[in-house]
Amino acid sequence: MSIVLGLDSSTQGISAVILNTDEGRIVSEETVRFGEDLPAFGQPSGFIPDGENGEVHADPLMWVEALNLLMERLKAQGCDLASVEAICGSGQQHGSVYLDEGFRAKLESLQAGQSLVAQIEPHLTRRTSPIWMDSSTSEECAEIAAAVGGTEEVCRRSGSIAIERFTGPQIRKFAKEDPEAWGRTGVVHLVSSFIASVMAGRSAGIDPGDGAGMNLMNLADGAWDEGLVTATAPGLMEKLPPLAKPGSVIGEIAGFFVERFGFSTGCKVVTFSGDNPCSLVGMGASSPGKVVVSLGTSDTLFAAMPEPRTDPNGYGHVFGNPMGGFMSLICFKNGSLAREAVKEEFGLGWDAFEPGGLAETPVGNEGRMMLPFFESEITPRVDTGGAKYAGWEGARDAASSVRAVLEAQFTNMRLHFRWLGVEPEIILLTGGASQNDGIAQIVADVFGKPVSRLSVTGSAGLGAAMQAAAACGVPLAALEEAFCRPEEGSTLVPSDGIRETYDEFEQAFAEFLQGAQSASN
Ligand code: XUL
Repeated sequence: MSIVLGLDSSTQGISAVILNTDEGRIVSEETVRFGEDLPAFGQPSGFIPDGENGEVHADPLMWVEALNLLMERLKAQGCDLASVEAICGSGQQHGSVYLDEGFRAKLESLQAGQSLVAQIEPHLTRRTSPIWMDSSTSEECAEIAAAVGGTEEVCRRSGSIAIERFTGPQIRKFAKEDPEAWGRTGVVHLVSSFIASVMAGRSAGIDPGDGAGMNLMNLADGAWDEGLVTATAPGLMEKLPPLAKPGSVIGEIAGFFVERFGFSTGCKVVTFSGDNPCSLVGMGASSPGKVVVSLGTSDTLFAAMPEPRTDPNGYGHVFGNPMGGFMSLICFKNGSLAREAVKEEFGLGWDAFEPGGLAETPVGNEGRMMLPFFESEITPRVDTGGAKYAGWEGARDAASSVRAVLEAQFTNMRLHFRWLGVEPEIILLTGGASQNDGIAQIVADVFGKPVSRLSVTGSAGLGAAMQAAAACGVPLAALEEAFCRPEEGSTLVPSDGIRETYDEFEQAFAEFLQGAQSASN
């Protein structure tokens, strides 16, 4: 029997999912929410409120306290933690934890009779951790880029241009602002490798999935990039954990968890990864051929890639794939934001986005087009000062505006995912709006690929648990069959006779977009 535990240390809380892989079912789930469950930390949304100049930090001790509480709750639920064979975890990407030289020794001698927080606290050299929402490091991004020969060079090496929230620029800011504390820092962990270290009772390595979100790892050779590391902060190479093989076993669980919560001594702790790489696994999309489109406040597109290609425009990111190879992550900021803006403008319900509503207008919208960037967009990086329209004679009506926002969003996605060099067999659609058949049909039609719906909640924790199971020898195919099956009857195929219309539409849209980009630069 294989019982495995997946952890997900995310922005707002930490959760656990326990799988029985023989029976193909989830045995237990539990979540600790930082705001609700740990109000004493004063971080209702998982970070310290009112950060200035774009700073968004969280308290790493809150994560530790939450981990302890999560285990207490699993035990109180009556979970048989002694039967857990392996543990893996996911962490919000890019966040960093700064610890002194003594941290390693402390991990190896954690006392079950003392609180975890009290034992770890003295080893923090930076009291707070910058997280992925932080945008305070534009200066450091520019400095790192200049030192290695430009931001395209940072992208060529690391898979992303220098980005404010990425760990390297964050490390540089700390080293500049507090050189004394930087000097005392012995190791910089990511959220994922920090929690893994606590669980394993030894300083863990960083996997290439999460490591690629630092602007420090060379994608092509999977090692820390000497030029980027040197450009980031003095002495950084010695303070970085080693890069670990994805899925490798760090060691057995720390005695602390055995004594306190009843885990077995032989329980393996498997190298943790970032939440996006773990979600790729949890969606059943870690083998090339499936592209996941998640429709949320922002829309994201991610897919496994066999080759370490980078986005020539520098909009998308490339991370390691925990199951081997690479993955892309492309974020489209104007997701449901834009769909809702059109809905509100005409006082519509979501039924206007269903097939019945969309039937009022033809595929391609007779050339009526929209640039759906109500707010400044990331992919492509453009600020059009609100949505832009073309092709309407006279006033815009509701039905053609609904079609316009959807055709524009998915055509924009199709234009900006080509650099991946992946020809998807299927698109897995997830997130709130994915249940809408009209929206899903336009995705199928624009991409010319079948679309299946996946209603996976907690895909990052599930993906982590699947990695733990894979490390115990359970085949990935069996795990995907049991835990990541698309919803029954949810597949839509592309409509007949529309390919030419959408190919022409794409060309016209690209020209419209290019004009707006030149105007905004
Ligand atoms: C990815 C990113 C976010 C965080 C959220 O680059 O910043 O998706 O990983 O936890």
